[in-house]
Amino acid sequence: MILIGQYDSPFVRRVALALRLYGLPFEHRPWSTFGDADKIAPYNPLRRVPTLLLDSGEALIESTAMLDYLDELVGPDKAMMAERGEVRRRQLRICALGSGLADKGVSLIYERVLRKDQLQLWVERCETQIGGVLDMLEKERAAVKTPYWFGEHIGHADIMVACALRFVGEAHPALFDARYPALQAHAATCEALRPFIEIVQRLDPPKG
Ligand SMILES: N[C@@H](CCC(=O)N[C@@H](CS)C(=O)NCC(=O)O)C(=O)O
Repeated sequence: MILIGQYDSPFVRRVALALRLYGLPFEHRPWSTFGDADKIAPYNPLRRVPTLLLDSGEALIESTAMLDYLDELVGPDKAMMAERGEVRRRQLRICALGSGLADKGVSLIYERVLRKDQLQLWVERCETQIGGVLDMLEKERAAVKTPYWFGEHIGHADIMVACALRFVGEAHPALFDARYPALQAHAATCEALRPFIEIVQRLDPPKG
């Protein structure tokens, strides 16, 4: 498998971390969405990352679809998400809040660096959405007493939230701060794991 995209993307990072935690070998092409868009386009006309090339030549688009494929590959006993039922729905909800948080963090950075005159309406909307998700996740994480969100073992929800927190913390430090101690602790637990230490890249936003 070949994973396209840089690790400063929370979505690329979540897929790379799942590959590493599953012990699945992969090659990495750290192509930039802007600088290397022409290289990405033949595999993904959206010119977005992550893009995951399978050994069959098929290209997967959307990190959730990639994790779905990887879960199938490793089987339900090893998969970092329940196969079905109520627990799966709760896990998907935390993943969606985490990926939505990352989405809004990405939108806001594009607005800040790519536009000469920022649209205040959009900036405020993104900031409100980011704050709302952080408040909700903080409350819910504080109520969880296990090391990870759904028990003793790390799962996709933990990874997505940790990747989103790192991104938002680097891109918008004023938005993720000491108001969120449970999320800070969650991030610290995950970031202390070897795969997180090895698979990381400081944010390098596109230049306007
Ligand atoms: N929902 C997508 C989000 C991917 C995404 O937002 N990628 C960003 C980089 S962090 C990107 O490719 N941006 C360039 C663009 O959207 O044109 C996923 O989960 O894979």
